[in-house]
Amino acid sequence: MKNLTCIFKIEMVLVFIINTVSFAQNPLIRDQFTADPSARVFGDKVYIFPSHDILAAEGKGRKDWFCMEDYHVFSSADLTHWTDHGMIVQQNSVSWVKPNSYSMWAPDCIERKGKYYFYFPSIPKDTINYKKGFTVGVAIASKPEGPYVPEPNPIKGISGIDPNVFIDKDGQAYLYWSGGNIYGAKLKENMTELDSEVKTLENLPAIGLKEGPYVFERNGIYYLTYPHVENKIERLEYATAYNPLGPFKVAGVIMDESPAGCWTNHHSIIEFKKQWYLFYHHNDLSPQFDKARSIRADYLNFNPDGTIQKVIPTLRGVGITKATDQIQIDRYFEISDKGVSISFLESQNSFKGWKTSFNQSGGWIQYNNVDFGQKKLKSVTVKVSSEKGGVLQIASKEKKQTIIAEVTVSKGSNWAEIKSPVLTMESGIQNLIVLSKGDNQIEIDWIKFE
Ligand code: FUB
Repeated sequence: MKNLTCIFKIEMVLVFIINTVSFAQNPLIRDQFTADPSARVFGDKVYIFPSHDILAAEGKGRKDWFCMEDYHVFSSADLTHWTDHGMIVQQNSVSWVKPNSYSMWAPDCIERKGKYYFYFPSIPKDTINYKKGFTVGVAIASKPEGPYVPEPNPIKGISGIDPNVFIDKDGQAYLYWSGGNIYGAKLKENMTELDSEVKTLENLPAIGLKEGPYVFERNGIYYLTYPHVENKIERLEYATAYNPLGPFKVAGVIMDESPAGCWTNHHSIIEFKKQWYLFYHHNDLSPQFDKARSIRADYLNFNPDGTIQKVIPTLRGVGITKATDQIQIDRYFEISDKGVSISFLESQNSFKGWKTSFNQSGGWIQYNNVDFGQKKLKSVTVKVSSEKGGVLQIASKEKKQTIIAEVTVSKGSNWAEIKSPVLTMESGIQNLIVLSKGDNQIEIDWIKFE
């Protein structure tokens, strides 16, 4: 009995370590770097299989380059709360991967007949049979969160990175990858071997790097989406076809280049509960180094003719925030031209998050999709810092800018939690505006209703 109690305790500790829940807008994951998000709907949840960027160090990876040694999987039922299920595959536990090569690049995962197939690229130790560079392997699990068992050898016939897997309506599976061009081939029923010649997908842009293919089907149209360097850095583009292997026709741009200059972008597109989403990455937590990236999500919409409307990246991202949770208004949907700025709470530790600084009367910030529920909320708490003090107004955008609360910030507030009464409150989902009524500097970490 004593032993069982001990085992139970150890398991509790493991569960605690493995399942970290984060509450997020953009970026979605705030306690580690993540990139190349492959999102999948399995059951009633969205799972994300991203790359896991780490910082290279002496004897650990190549300086100033991508450095990745393992993969984690994350899941969410509401696209707001994300659970980290922990590490699922590690470079040195895959027999074909060159030890300590730190090259576990962009992966993908799919379900077939109750099994989950996780495809990942890396550098093989056997460089005689596999040409110099990357190849692709697969690890198999019976649950999306693992445990995954890597196949002993990589998939024969692949030289390249960024595997993407797609199963058509007739049950035929396809694997796509990149390496200069974008390639595709049929997969056997076992999902671990190619079942056709490798086809170079035609009619894509001839100039500028193309990589990170992601294929999906909607209303009989096959969409091949991919990052492409049309100018100086990658942007997300797409081509369409009536067959999974083409011929494709270039159709447009899904997301423009990063305004902050993050060189790569890499994405996936899913439909979840009747809404389409684009998952992509940026370097929010590492603005000075774009090989330490962070995954994001935004809504994606189609035109009636099936073309994709361009996605404008937001910090607000997707999902609903409960009014009674900490609302991080620095993850805004819109912001006034003057009088407000966003910066890290601690410049040396970006993982601590951001703050909003108001410094001019009339400066405002808009945070969308806050759920006030049905029960009357009585007060709002604002975590705030201000040397000279001032007044903030919190209003609902929809209800003709109804003032929900006015918060008087006292002089010398140093990350104080100031509570003020709610004046008027409508139930349900609302978009909030926070506005400053004076020119003194006021910094906000979060606001929360009770
Ligand atoms: O994450 C490493 C590489 O950067 C990926 O494989 C590319 O798609 C790019 O995002």
